[in-house]
Amino acid sequence: MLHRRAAQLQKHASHNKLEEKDVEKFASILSTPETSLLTTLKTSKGPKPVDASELDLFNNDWMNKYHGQSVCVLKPKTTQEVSEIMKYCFERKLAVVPQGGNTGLVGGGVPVLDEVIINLGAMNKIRSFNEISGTLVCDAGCILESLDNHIAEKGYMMPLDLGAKGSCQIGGNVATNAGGLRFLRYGSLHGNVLGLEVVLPNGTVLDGLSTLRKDNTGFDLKQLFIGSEGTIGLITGVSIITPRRPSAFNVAVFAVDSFEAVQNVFSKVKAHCGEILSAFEFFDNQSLEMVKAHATAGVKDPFQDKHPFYVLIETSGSKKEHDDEKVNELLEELMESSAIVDGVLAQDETQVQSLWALRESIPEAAGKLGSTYKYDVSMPVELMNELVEDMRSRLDKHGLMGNKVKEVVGYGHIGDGNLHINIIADKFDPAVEEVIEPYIYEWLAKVNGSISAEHGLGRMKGEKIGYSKSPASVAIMKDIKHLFDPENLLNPYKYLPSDK
Ligand code: FAD
Ligand code: 2HG
Ligand code: ZN
Repeated sequence: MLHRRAAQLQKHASHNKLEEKDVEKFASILSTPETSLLTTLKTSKGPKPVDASELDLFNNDWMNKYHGQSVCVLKPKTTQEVSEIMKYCFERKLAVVPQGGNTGLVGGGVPVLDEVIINLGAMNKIRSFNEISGTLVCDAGCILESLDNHIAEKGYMMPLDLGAKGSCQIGGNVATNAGGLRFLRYGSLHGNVLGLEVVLPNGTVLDGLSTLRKDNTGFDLKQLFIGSEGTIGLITGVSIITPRRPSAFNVAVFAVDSFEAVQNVFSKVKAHCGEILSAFEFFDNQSLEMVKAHATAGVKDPFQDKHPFYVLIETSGSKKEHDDEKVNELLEELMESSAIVDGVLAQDETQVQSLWALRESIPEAAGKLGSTYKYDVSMPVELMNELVEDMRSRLDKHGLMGNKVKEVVGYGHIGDGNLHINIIADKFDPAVEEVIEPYIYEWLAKVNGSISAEHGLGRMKGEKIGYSKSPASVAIMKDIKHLFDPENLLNPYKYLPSDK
């Protein structure tokens, strides 16, 4: 369906189609065109054309839901190269998609039509790390996990962590304002990012790679790029403050018998361990069953019986005895008050990893089960499970549950008020989609929720932003987009509603 829609979508009248001369120009800008330029176009001076299948990785997203038709992928190695490419694309009116690790979940990192893909993966150098302040400055294409490993040796950690850490890039994280598993403790990238280097659509390099914590001189321009999803500039460098790496971790998973109990446990966990709490996640029984059946990593259910909901808590601090004492007090309180039905506390690093795998493997398991409609929403916590149940019964009433729809699972960063609903279908199917949407967006608008808590808008939700933002706000966003990108060359057809 989306494939068909994309094909019907008209290319902007002012945008040009890529030609042989454009590829040759790109080849002249890139220092290593033979490895940094992939194209199916035949040129006399450019590199040898590749088979279209070699571009599949770049044209299709992680969910295999969104499909582009780009014939050219560029992998620049320096900010200067990105700048020259953008300057040329601006003059030639060639549309461009910035791409990081291509792990985004709203179709933002793949082309809609034939946009040129600029993949930042070859910009992967650490520029500096200050061991006193914990300030890291690096290229945007650095993989999140590699950065974390690098600074771990110096006693620091990245302030964000997500299931896609092995592939996602810090530039992509900033561009999507990714939340993740430790948001509860370290907060948003809006607070942790100290500076950015950005190439604007006309090729201008905005050098804002500050390492200052405090700087109140004028508008804080970097904030505009955090969460802008590649629509107003290409992030080439990131300066970020990193916290000390805690030396003591505790991870526990509790089984509870109702969604009210999940909230009750959250309140007790905060009361007992508030200052050392670094994650509070939840998942329902359907999520766990799906993970057991479909996740690759040998995930083991630590419980003998099934329970409706599970919560995972992580504490982290610098003094093990202190944290252990607090966690033990919490466990006593949870058991004595019957807030939990069962629980398991990791005894070593292997158990820490296997408890985290129960939660982190959910997206992967959903992908194995089928084609997943993903909704990433925020709303008052007490309403979350109501939405999941409501969706199950709606799909059931329409005769889809157990038929075209295989499963509906609810999980997420409940400590941040962020729910993920995954609706797993046998294939992406308009008959399923029209039962879910716009119903789910209307539901969220009624409770003043957000239709995107952390994954962003991308291709999926650009037209839906009005469910969460007022017309006045959307109008200002469009003005900002126009200011930076008057020709609408950067990541077109996404993020904001099209002008009708
Ligand atoms: P891409 O997918 O390549 O791109 C994402 C968007 O950013 C696109 O619009 C793209 O155009 C733009 N972009 C990328 N790089 C740049 C750049 N250098 N300059 C300008 N624009 C750029 N998200 C969360 O918030 N929390 C989670 O817990 C979480 N868990 C995930 C778990 C899994 C298994 C997966 C697959 C995804 C998860 N995500 C999560 C989604 C999340 O958005 C991405 O994983 C990550 O932030 C995107 O980084 P990326 O490098 O892959 O970007
Ligand atoms: C997570 O929290 C990610 O695991 C992915 O944000 C959620 O796949 C999803 O819907
Ligand atoms: Zn998430």
